[in-house]
Amino acid sequence: MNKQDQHIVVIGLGKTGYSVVSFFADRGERVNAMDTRDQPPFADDVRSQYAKVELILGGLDQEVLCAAKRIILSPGLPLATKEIQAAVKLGVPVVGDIQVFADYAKAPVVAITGSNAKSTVTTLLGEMAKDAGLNVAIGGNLGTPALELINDNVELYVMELSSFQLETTPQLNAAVATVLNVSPDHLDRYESYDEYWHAKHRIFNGAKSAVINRDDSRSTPLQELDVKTLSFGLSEAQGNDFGIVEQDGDSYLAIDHQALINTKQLKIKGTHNRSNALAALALGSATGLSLDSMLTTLEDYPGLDHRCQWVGQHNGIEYFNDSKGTNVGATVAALDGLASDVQGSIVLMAGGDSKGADFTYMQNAIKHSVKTLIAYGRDKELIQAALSNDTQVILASSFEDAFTKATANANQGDAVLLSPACASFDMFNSFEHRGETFVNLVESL
Ligand code: UMA
Ligand code: ADP
Repeated sequence: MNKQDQHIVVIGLGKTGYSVVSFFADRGERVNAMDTRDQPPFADDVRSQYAKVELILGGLDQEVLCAAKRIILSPGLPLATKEIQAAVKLGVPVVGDIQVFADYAKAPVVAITGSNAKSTVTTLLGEMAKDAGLNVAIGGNLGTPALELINDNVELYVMELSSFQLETTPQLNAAVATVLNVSPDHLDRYESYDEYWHAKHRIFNGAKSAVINRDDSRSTPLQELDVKTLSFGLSEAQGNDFGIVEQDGDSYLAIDHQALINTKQLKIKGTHNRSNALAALALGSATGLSLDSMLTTLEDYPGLDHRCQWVGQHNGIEYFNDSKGTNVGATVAALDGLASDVQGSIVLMAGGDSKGADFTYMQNAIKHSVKTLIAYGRDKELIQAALSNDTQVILASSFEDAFTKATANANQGDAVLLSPACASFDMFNSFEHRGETFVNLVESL
């Protein structure tokens, strides 16, 4: 086939795929789009907006893939998929939307990945850049597909990236890159924990500077980078690095040994959020934002819904919605982060789709702060098997039943925490849907 007859093939017609189709079709490229689903979310939009784009639905057509000029793969499908690998073997280039974004973005990119805290840190840093007067574009895994952000007027891109997106991004060339933390997740997609961890580290490919978490050795680049590096962590720091100093019984976020802001002034609570605030300060500092301006933004930052969000109090019991706690590392951080703020003990609601997780990872945190664990959803028995030696585990027949049992098992001074350690898709449309259901149940008490 002649080069000019070849098509760019977009795989996946979710948000990402639609942004890729639009991006290339608007630039006059010949585009085909494919999805394994019969009715992917954006098929009708493509039909109405880009009638020339041929749609191949209900499966991947290996012949079309093998004849493609280039394949742009959505994050929801693994690169290891058989039909895609057949095209790779024939030398067809396969990348994701983030690589296309990196090739076209003219302004510096701050790239943020990690098993947890990505959205919190990305949003906070985005606010800091906005308040500092920059025309900033914020998105990626956070929600707005990267290619929808491309604009010549943008002065800074702040991008949340997932391991799925980084799998298909060989050369990001970020101005600043970070892996905030690594703990097991998505083990239903990866052969091993190491493969997942290493996928995240592609974020450093071509980076001009790096930000490292001193408290998590998996955050340090796997290969030595000859670039400017800043660090953050919950210990006292030196030089230009960010940390914590203790003064007169209070903890302060600090640069070097210099106190910057009392942690009591932060609206985002828990030790994990101190780490998140320090990460944003380090990333902002590597980007050239002024400290004074960043501290003003930080003081006002309320945090995001569904992340250890205080929902209300009833009969002396506090209710927290951490529906975004979708893996074991997140739930451990939520428990450790909240434990010191809760007078009594924590009654934990956890369950859903485990994504292949090993719940024994949570044993220490559970032993330390959870008096009762209410397990619900598809993988509740896995939770029970892993943790019933560490706390009382009660099985619930539905989410509502789990909530009723959690309330019944909490006393005055205790907290009920929804932090599922699992994805929501066995029972809900999204983590937001799960969190809103919890909030409604609290409000109906
Ligand atoms: N799918 C198929 N067949 C296909 C293509 C996709 O069955 O041919 C399925 C996937 O397995 C997945 C679903 O469709 O279950 C969505 O996949 P997608 O690639 O179409 O996803 P998008 O709608 O484009 O959304 C993606 C990210 N989703 C995933 O990586 C699964 C969104 O992150 C992201 O906000 C969006 O791009 C914009 O960049 C969501 C997410 O869950 C929030 N991310 C994971 C996480 O945070 O843990 C990584
Ligand atoms: P992500 O976008 O990576 O999922 P979020 O900022 O949405 O990250 O936070 C998701 C969950 O991760 C929170 O609900 C909380 O349970 C947990 N979390 C927040 N900060 C941290 C941290 N620094 N380390 C580990 N877990 C965290």
